[in-house]
Amino acid sequence: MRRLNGDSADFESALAALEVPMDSDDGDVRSTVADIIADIERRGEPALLEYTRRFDQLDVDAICELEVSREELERALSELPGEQRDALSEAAKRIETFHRKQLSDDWSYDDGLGNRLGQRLTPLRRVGVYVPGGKASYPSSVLMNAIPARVAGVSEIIMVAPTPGGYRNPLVLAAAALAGVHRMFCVGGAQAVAALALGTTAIPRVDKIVGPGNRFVAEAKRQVFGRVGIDMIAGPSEILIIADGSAAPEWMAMDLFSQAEHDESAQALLLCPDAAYIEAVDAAVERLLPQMERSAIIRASLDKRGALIQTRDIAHAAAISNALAPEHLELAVADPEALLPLIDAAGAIFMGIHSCEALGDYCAGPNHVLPTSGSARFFSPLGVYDFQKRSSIIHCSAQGAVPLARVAQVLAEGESLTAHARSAAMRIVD
Ligand code: HSO
Ligand code: ZN
Repeated sequence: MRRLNGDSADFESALAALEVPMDSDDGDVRSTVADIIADIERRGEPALLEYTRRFDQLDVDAICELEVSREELERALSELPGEQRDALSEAAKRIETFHRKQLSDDWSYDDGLGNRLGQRLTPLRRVGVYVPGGKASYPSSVLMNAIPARVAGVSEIIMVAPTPGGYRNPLVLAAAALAGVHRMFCVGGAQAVAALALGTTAIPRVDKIVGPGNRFVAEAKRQVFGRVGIDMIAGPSEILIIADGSAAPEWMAMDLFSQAEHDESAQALLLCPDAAYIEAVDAAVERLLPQMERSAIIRASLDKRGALIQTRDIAHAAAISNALAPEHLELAVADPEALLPLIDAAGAIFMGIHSCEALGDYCAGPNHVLPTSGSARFFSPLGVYDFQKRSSIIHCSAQGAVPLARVAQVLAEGESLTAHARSAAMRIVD
């Protein structure tokens, strides 16, 4: 693998060369998606049917024929091989347990003048979950997107997934049943995002759209943002490992592969102060790579964006990691608790050599929808809070309103807003 030295003069530029821009600045994608959204807005369902015919080779007369009934979802779950059903159920249970901890309470306080101020949380009413088709169609992502919505109390979770040629992935259907998806439609692409954002005869308009997708889906989410909420625009997956040599080099190699196998643009980095250990990880990478089913994707990802980086010490590794703000950060060190205080930006932090990222991807409990491309500097993992909105509560009493009205009146007059001033002044009563 590529070797870099964190102390070399050209380190910053070498690292920058491994970045991918967050925004696909592709004018073609942008205008194609804008046309599709405008067409769905103008013609509604006939347009959606046409795109589904063209892109998914599915010819039906009405979108309601593409709705998967609740019975079909439940049947997919009950017909799953026992081992898969048990694993999916266990994962769903653990994801739910974790996300229940994120539920927070309304609060309020008395200001001592007789007024009560507070904050109230309410769930979003209706949410759309986009599930990609093809090789990036992950049942685990169905759980990760829909379970927090259900825990938040969303009344209607609508899932959309393209089913080219009519093939319905039973694991995806089963995951939808387990996660509590209320309705599912077999549509995909920018047209499905537009349908969710705008509503059509059969597909109800949602308040927020979450879930991963290809360039067209990501661009469509970007374009409908504002009319509806969106979660985040996910870039290629990333893993950054800070290692002190505590783990077998093979473990490190396989952890790097586990992200690299997602995508040729995925990024896998390992930072370590020990040159001999870096050597051993590199040898393990070369030894194990030919055995991997997705070796071509892994190789491409490692060549394009991967690196083994020698650092001065572990604190230096932490500083580099903070600058990158990786999606997944493994602290593969003997004392991860001692290292944790040095970390200030990462989507998910895996503590110690037994906490490999794959466990977090499927079943540890925390969400695997995480900020990428350095956006962990300001974004958080997908969570229950993404499916709730806050309202402020202002409850003034007759006598409590008086001192506030005096303040408001002065400020309103300063802004020359007479109606504000008079509205406040009317509350100044003995
Ligand atoms: N690691 C991916 C999520 C995933 N992994 C789904 C396996 N299945 C998010 O970065
Ligand atoms: Zn993964």
